[in-house]
Amino acid sequence: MKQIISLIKKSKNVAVFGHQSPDGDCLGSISAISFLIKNFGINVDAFIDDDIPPRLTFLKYDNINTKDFELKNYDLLITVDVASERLLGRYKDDFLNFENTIVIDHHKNRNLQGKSATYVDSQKASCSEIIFDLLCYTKIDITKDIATKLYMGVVDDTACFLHDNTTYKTHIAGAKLLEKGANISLVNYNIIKMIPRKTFEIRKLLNNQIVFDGELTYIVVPGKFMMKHNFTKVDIGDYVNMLVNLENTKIAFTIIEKQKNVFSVSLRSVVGYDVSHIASNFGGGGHPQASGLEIREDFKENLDKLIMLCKEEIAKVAYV
Ligand SMILES: [Mn+2]
Repeated sequence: MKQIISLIKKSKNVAVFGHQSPDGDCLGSISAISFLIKNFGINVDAFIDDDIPPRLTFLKYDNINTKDFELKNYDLLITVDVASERLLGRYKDDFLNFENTIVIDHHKNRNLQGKSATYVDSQKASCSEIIFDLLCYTKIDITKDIATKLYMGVVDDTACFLHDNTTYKTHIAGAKLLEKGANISLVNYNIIKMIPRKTFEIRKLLNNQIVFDGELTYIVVPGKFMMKHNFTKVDIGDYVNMLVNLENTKIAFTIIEKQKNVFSVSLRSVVGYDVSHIASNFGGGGHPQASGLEIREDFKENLDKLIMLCKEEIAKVAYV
């Protein structure tokens, strides 16, 4: 932490990066580290090669943009919550080629390193907890807005302390953020409780397309289907979490055709089954219970391979 702070203080213009398909943890981490950097009187901009999903727009993020990034404007690049270089999207090459980079993350299976510093704590349920530690370390005064955003990060990555990545330290971080004035009703309502009407209508359509294959449950959503019913990948990002909770399901995945012949796969498993190594098999990554990957070619072959790997994992004796 000392090294990260000193690297930040030595710089004049910092660019912070989050991952594609940004979640609450990504936005919470970006907002809080940007707040810290700004507080040192250093210029900071943040970049995500994706849109902010509507479900997260109940908060305002002033410094996050998707506009063209000019490498020459910055002397330090930092990623937060990014497990895989692929998730940097169009910023990937610039980040990998730059000399002064810091990586801060909490994923177990990951393939991104910082050249100046890499801070990975896979015991943390969210990256927001790491950034919160960093803020506490500098003894900076945390605003209610930043406490709320960090709390959102914790809540989104743990499904409000429900997932098995939750530890007593997660609860302590949550309690401290509450003490700092985090608006927990606002976060809990928007992240956990509220179901957008559109999401509800789309779920009704998708429910008829689910494939039940033993203890594997999945769905393939073609681009044409989404176009016909007027929805996009962003509208159904959460659907896989419902699939994995269907009775007798051990592993679930959704395959969404996000562009023509580009398929985004989200994998989930119940405790005892690990989908992260299945994702790494395809160049993806994530956590044992939640991982992601992309299929860009040979769709049929890769789908068969994915189904086979999931069934192999299900056939193993559960590890708990
Ligand atoms: Mn995260």
